[in-house]
Amino acid sequence: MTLDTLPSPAPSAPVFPPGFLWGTATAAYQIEGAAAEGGRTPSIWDTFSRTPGKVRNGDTGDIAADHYHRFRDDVALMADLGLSAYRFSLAWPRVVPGGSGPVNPEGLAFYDRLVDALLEKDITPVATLYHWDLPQELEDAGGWTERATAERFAEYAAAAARRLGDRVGMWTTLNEPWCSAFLGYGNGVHAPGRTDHGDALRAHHHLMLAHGLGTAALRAELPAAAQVSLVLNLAAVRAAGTTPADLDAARRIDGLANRIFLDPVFHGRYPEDVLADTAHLLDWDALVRDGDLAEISRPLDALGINYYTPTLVAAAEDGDAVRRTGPRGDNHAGELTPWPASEGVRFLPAPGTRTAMDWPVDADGLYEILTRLRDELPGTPLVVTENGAAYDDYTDPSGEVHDPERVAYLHAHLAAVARAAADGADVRGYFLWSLLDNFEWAYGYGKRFGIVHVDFASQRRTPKDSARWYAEVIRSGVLPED
Ligand code: GCO
Repeated sequence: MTLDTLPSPAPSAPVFPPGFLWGTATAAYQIEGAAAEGGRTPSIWDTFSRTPGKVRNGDTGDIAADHYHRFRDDVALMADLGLSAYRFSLAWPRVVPGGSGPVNPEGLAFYDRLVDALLEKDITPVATLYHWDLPQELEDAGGWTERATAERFAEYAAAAARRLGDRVGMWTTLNEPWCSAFLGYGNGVHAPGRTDHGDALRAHHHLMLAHGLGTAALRAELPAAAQVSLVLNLAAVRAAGTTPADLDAARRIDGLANRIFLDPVFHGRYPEDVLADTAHLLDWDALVRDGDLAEISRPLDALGINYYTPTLVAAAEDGDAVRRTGPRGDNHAGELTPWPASEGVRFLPAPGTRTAMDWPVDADGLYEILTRLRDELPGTPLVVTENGAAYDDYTDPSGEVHDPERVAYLHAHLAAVARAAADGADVRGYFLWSLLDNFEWAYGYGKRFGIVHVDFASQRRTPKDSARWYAEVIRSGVLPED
């Protein structure tokens, strides 16, 4: 299939390859609820959200969007939108309560029902194994700073594949290991809330190892045609200035956001500059054992990219009470940064309008990442596995939600995807974040990313204008004029 076999649309209308996957993405802890039902045991997010001050308003995922009970209605919503795929995550503590030992048949049965409901509607299920809800017992035993957690993950992956592998053909091991490691163990704004940059890097390596061992476990259980991938929130890092110090700040953050993942997974090595930058924080030689990088660099069938906003950096100026992190770090001047060894870096607010997360809107960053991967990873299919925006949606008296800003955001970013595809990036699909308003981690329910509004008191679902807009793009296969 090549782009020149596409129908001849209006010259200005961006187009997408035939067979392009049109989906939405969600995650177990953010939408399922039923936190203590069906044999599920607590995850680090159950613990973290119950810790005073960690999540706004003291919100938890106990009920969330009640997807555990309402999944059939939600699948019907997806079918109404014309989705061809749905990216969801399995809750590890539902499938393997306590994180190790016997599999929970009732937990797997929920995913059986969900997958069968999707297939009945001709919606391709895309399963993520780890979207941050580590079973608490494994954190009590050291969590991702312990190597054994990677081994438990591989056992969980095998159990899930044994049960669902006959119907689920697209799997992702981890979602955004950068967040798990650096927000979870670096500056603690995510569960488990630990704040040690050496631990964050140890967690990083064990997450990478979990990805490799998990990939092997999936391959051992799945049919040969099954696809295994990893999802990364790669950053479009830009230097705000041209001094050597500004350019080095961009190099440093590009290393910690991008190359510390891409190099081990696709090249079987850690980037030398990152090892040098962080050598004072941990003993890499003690951490990385013989054979680890061979495990981590097992071949993949695709790479998932989550993109929201660019990252603008410059050299820190002495005495600056500077914004100590990028927009995804969710913290501000003077607070602890998630970025190890970033003392010399200042994060700047990139230009552009802002979403409700205070994230600058700049779709060129997505184009930059897709075309960078086109050049650096030729032959690796790419999937935009998350893209979307939170806005302070208003439900009008007639119960409708008009969200023109979100439509504009989606239009700009889908145009960037089409442009990258037209320029040779092998983009196979787009998963909009998110189907439903949901639990936005440390922000609780205060940030609405859904194209379907959720009234959390009544659990009523209301498709927003952006849902109808997205459905029309899927139906026609082209982007309407601006
Ligand atoms: C992420 C996670 C999602 C978030 C979404 C908005 O990318 O951080 O995968 O769970 O909710 O990205 O922040």
